Amino acid sequence: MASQQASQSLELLSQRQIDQFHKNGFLCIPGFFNQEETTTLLNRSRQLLHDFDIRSHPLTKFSTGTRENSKHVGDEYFLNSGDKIRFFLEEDAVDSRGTLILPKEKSVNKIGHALHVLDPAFNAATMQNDRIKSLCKDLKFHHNPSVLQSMVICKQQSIGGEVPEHNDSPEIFQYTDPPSALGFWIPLEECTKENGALSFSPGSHLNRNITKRFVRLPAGGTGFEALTPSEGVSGNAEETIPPYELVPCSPGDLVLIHGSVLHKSGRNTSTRTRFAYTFHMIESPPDAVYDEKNWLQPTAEMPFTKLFE
Ligand SMILES: O=C(O)CCC(=O)C(=O)O
Repeated sequence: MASQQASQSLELLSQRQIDQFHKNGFLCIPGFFNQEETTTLLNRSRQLLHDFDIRSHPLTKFSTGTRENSKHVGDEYFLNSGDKIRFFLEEDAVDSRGTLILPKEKSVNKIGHALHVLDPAFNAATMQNDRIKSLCKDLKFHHNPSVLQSMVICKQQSIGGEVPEHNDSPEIFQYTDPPSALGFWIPLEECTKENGALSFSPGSHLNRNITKRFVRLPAGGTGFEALTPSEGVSGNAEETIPPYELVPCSPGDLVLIHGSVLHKSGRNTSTRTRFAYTFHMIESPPDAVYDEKNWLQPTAEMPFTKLFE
């Protein structure tokens, strides 16, 4: 009876979907955004790419530091982008002499990181979206969620770089104590194996040993810092990573991503782009402590943006 009452009070998710999310660490909700909403976000993304001025751009590439002799992106343009809308290029968009090879619209890897505040279309889809609010109430992942950052990931045709295996909470950027990151990932175009759909290691959020985290380095830039066992998120000593599952999806679907689940996406080898809009929520202070070493720090102009205020 109690669980029946709990289910009846759910607005958007079923209890089965909630259980699936907790079991696998991710959940795909088909058609969460309708066609008009999805097209609006896609068109707005293309408009932003058309409008930005490449002549004053520092040609900052989004690098995950996995290629030989490459470092994770960490220049001023990146580090101070938390309260702005900035454009990061694909690694293969610039040649060894620092010249852009392709038109700027086909060169951008991602747009970030304050679309959810500064851009009216993305703000409407995120902060002003009653369905997102209802979903958060159903999921109860956070007590008082803040949207920390937002991005359009363009995954350009032919040169769209791979995103290697990672989780969002400790290894990437959004470390809170206790860990609380939750990703919302919305394909704006069809996502297939060929153009770099996401894949997940289902259940990996439950038993992962965390050994390193991504930080702002004291000497400048960004990099990984080893965690001592007492700082690490608990997991099994003998770690086994469950096999990856590809999650193809369609424009307007919503993929929820637990902050500790392992996921990745392949290079776009197709002739079609794979635009996706994504934003991440954390538990707001004081219910979780936001770590001062995280690369993205709230600013006076843009403090934590709480979903329910
Ligand atoms: O869009 C992608 O290819 C990767 C997205 C991702 O890994 C993330 O949002 O955490």
